[in-house]
Amino acid sequence: MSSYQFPEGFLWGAATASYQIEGAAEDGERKPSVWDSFSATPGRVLNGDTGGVACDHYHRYEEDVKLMVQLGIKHYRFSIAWPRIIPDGRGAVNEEGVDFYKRLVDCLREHGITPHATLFHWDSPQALENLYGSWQSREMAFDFADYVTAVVSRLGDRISHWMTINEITCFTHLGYAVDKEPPHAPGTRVSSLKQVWQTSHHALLAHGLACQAIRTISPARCSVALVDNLSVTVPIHESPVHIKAAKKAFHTCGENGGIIFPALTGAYSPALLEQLGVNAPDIQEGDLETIHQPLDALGFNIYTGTYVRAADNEVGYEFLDLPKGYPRMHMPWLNILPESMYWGIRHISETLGREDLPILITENGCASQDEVNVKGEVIDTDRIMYLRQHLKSAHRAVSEGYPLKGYFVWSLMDNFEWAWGYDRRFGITYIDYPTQQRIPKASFDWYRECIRGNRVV
Ligand code: GCO
Repeated sequence: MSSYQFPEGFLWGAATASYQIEGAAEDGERKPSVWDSFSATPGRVLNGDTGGVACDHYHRYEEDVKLMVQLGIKHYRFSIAWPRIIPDGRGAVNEEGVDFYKRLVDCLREHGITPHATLFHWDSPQALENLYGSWQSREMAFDFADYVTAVVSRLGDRISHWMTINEITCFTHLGYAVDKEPPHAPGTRVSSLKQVWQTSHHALLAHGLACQAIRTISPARCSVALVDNLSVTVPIHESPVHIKAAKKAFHTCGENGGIIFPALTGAYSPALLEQLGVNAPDIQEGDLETIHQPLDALGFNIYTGTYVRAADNEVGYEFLDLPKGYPRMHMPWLNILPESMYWGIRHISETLGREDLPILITENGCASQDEVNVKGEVIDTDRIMYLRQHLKSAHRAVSEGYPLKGYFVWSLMDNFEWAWGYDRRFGITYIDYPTQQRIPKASFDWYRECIRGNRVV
């Protein structure tokens, strides 16, 4: 394909998440999530920001759908808030909460936009943290499956693209080993690494049970995906010896060996289990079969990567620290490494052996120090540079035959960036929070042109 042209039918979208944009934290009978409690805890979130109002999307969703029409996307990824649907975490369903998502989804479909619903994007009910410590307990997996059943039975006539869980590592390993930066909710320190790995095991179980619930309950044929931010190892250069090293290192990079491996292959990586030893999670009979559900796609969130080279040591590879001046976007971890897009897609096919599995980029984007100029514009050429390089890397994967089927930019609009609050802007639309005015940035116009031409411009 010439001039970075994508194939006919390539999906172009944008992504958001409930706690990051909805606001209306107490509207419609919603009860607190762990993120309401976490952000209300002094010192946990920069500037004491909370998702109480956010982008007020709960009330402004029609305006935001019009923004999506202006952008030209035909696909929109959002998340459904468990505390709106079952405010106590288990038990009674709150139909008023369901009705918000019915309004949103009907508005999307009226405007020719396909909804892609993430069922869990970190805002779990505080009630379950109080009851049994959320993901520390195996019960969370079963309560999650009940919540998914409640959602799909009420919205399955309107939504046929489901994503079970977003980025397991972020609400388990970041949420329970609170020595990690930035801290994530619930911010509970557990007493052993084994217990941390047990939380992600319970989340995997929740994913598997949710897949089964969706397929049982959905009134129509639907697609089911997991969304993961697998840690991508990138060869320092593409010679066979370094490629081999990058593939071997993939098993023990981040939490890959204990999250994407069981989800996509049905087994924890042996290399990780060897590393963990007594800290490996307890795995009950049948767990891995429940976890390893057939999927229609993998949602792949990609922002950066880790360089690896071959090494004459016990494991045959080494992770490389970045030089002091390595270029990054406006987050300490957002090192600019566009090859991570290509190598992440390639690892899914080759290192995980899932060349059969369609891939959607469900998040890719960056924070920039966006400013509104005297003309009222945000000329974020740095974000355009970042996105353009990553889309070119995605195009390389497609041109080499890897099964990449679509791309959702993170994010449609600036939003609550977790422990960084509103200080970090990831949107292609600028949000002026005091007035809630939406200002499409230069990257919005650039992305619209990519979508219009189905290519990287
Ligand atoms: C994630 C989350 C998003 C973040 C985005 C920027 O992938 O971490 O899904 O909610 O806001 O990635 O950090």
